[in-house]
Amino acid sequence: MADYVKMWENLGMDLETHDLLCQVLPTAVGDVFMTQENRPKAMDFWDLVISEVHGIRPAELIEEQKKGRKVFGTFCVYVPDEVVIAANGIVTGLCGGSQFWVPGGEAVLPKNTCPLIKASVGARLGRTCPFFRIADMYVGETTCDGKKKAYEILGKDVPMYVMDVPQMKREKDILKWKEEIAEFAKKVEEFTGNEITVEKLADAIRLVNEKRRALKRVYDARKSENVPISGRDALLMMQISFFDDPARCAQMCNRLADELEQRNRDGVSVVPAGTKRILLTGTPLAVPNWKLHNIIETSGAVVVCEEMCTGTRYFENEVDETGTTLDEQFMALSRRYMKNNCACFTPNEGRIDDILRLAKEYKADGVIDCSLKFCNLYDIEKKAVSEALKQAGIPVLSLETDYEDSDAEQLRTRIEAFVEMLNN
Ligand code: BJ8
Repeated sequence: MADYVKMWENLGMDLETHDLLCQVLPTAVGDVFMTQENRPKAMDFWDLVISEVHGIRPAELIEEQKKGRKVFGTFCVYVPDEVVIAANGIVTGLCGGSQFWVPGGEAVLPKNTCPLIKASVGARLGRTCPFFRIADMYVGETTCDGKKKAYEILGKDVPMYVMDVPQMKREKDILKWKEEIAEFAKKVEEFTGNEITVEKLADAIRLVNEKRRALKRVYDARKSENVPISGRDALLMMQISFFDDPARCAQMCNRLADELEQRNRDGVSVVPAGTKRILLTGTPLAVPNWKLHNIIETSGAVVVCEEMCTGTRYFENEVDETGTTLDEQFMALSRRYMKNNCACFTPNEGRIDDILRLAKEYKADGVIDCSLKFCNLYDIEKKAVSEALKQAGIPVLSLETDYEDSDAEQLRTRIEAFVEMLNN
């Protein structure tokens, strides 16, 4: 690993504690990814990125900041990257996916808060994640109650802007979200000192659409009877896409898609024929949360699709590129982002339609619906999801977990039993 100690020191990080994190990550990467056979060659890019996850991209971001660019840290797929990019800003995802950060979050939040929130707050306050140190501004959103309250805490430590996400999807809500995007654009202009013009926003819309199309190509390759890539590798690619430069992300994903499409033509599969195909749905899996994929794929099944924000919700639906005024473009952004089906909306039947559609498209033998502990929204939706799947004749397993390893064996027992049932 290159020497990034000086950079981390300059970022005001707690080097001693950060060292402990750096010690556990390589083992986790080795156990989850390097034990797999016949991985696509193009995964070498993501292997490199994850091996220096706190080095390569943070160093790039700092270089861009030196040129006067601002970095915006986000926590949710409702925040429109296009607006930031149009003002020559950079977006980086910030959701925490490691148990390492949870105790730091629990110092200021109730224990019965979802681990994603606790880890995000712990990563910031514990000063052990360079991305949380680098971001010039955090952009939150009013999705779930836990996040809303966490933003108040983070806002004391770093400039914070919160977007008010509607809770319903009527036409007036779509209009309201358009207004919210327009106001965010003003804030971004003010913060970066750069004007957002129709041309710049059009370029940004095209760029992010291109990234979406590239991610979709990788996912489309997973629809094949053949399984050209493991769920673990696809998840890693997806997780890193929240941090990477969008043009490079598109380029690397297209390179991977080329290889997967060739594998499908050649009949190259990463699992034996007949391995049961799982569609995973639920709360997002922030890096380095690979727990569930790892358990499923070492229990005789393979994950072929994630109906999650770290999955199809991130790239499905493109933004209409034909807008000729900022107003039309903001409306196009609103329409696209409001098609996303998060459990924070009511009603949220769209998510069930998506799960049923995706299960068919990806030829899933079964669905695992898993939410993070203390996420009421997704937990409550489990009943409706499971009823709809049962009605459609698709086997479903509902689970709940957190970032700790203590329930891993219990999860494995339930997942193995589910896979055995699918095999019979
Ligand atoms: S669009 S899923 S990224 S809000 S898991 S923090 S909901 S208590 S992450 Fe999310 Fe946006 Fe929705 Fe996606 Fe709260 Fe639930 Fe935790 Fe969650």
